Amino acid sequence: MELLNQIILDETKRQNNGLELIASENFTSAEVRRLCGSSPTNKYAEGFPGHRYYGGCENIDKIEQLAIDLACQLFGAQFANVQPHCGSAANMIAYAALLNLGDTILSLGLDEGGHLTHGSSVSFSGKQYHFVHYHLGADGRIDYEGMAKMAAETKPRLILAGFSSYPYEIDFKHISEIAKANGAYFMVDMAHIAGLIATGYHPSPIPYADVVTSTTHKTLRGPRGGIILTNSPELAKKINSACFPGIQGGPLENIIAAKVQCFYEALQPSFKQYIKAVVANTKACADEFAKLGCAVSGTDTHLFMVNTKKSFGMTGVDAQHKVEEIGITFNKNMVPGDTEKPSVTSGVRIGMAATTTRGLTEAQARETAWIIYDYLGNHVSREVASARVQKIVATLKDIDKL
Ligand code: DSN
Repeated sequence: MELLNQIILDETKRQNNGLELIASENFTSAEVRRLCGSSPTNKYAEGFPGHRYYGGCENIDKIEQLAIDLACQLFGAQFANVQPHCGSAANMIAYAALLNLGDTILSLGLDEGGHLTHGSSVSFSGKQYHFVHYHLGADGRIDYEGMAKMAAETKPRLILAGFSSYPYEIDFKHISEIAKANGAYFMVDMAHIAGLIATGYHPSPIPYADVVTSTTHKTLRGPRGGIILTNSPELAKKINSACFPGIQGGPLENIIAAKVQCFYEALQPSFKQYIKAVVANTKACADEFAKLGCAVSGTDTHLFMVNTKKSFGMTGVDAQHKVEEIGITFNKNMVPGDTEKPSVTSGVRIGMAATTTRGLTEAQARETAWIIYDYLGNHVSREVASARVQKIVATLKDIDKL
């Protein structure tokens, strides 16, 4: 369809012509994109390899088993379910496998770095389970002591770690000890940092957590989708039946084929080099903001937070819209202690995974901070800032050639 093709071309052009700093996005390889559009999209395969409700699944079984085996190899887990359509579905399935409706979950709230599915009242999670939230300390890091106190007071059935906008390393061992001391399950949502965990740039939760959920499209750089990992045979069975027939229907086997390619790529030495560069670029960019006097978090990962109200006297949503004028995309995000609504926010989240895939250098990561600072601070015109963005973009790889 001509109209649709034109829109897709426009979107490809937008992605190629800008600096993509949304921390949850990335650019997939041509092979991942080819597999997303491959023939398994035509196939119904409710069930799991070897146990399907439809005939003709012999090739589908091989694809899904490959995905399971490579996911287990990549993360050092015993069991994997590769069917969740997205990260929210993975979390919904994991909760259903472990809990009864109304059970108490101890998690970090959306305003301090958690995700919608970590208990927000507008998400299924907040409607179906009883959430209590632990908090960050004054230094912006998880208050583990406070978490332990709250766990003893509230006796949650599950403690959840893993966040959407938390820039520091997470002490999974410590949290697992708090969970154990209180008879709670320990679940980790590693969606943001899966690529770092796969390559050893962040400690792995697998030895400590009962269940680990993830998406495959953030730092892991695969197709949009989810996975669930565990080392417990008993929980693996519960996860599978919570997935199908509990919550999902037919798995997206074309996307599962693309997950195979994603796991294969993440097992290559070049992926480790890529993640090393992501972490270095993120540190460089955050460091430059700090040198410029901005209210910026530190970072141990692929992302950091800038308090735009304190730095530029503008809300997160206004900062997001303003940088779009010069070809930069990042997203508004609540920052610790935020008094603005989630649709407004006092800050933004900046991530370097996507631009690093296109070859951004550390010097360019620093220049990116300068461009944002100069434009949000009204030190340069739109034309000047756009030209500086385009000077960087001209050196980056075309997204169709990755
Ligand atoms: N929406 C994703 C993010 O931006 O972090 C999480 O689902």
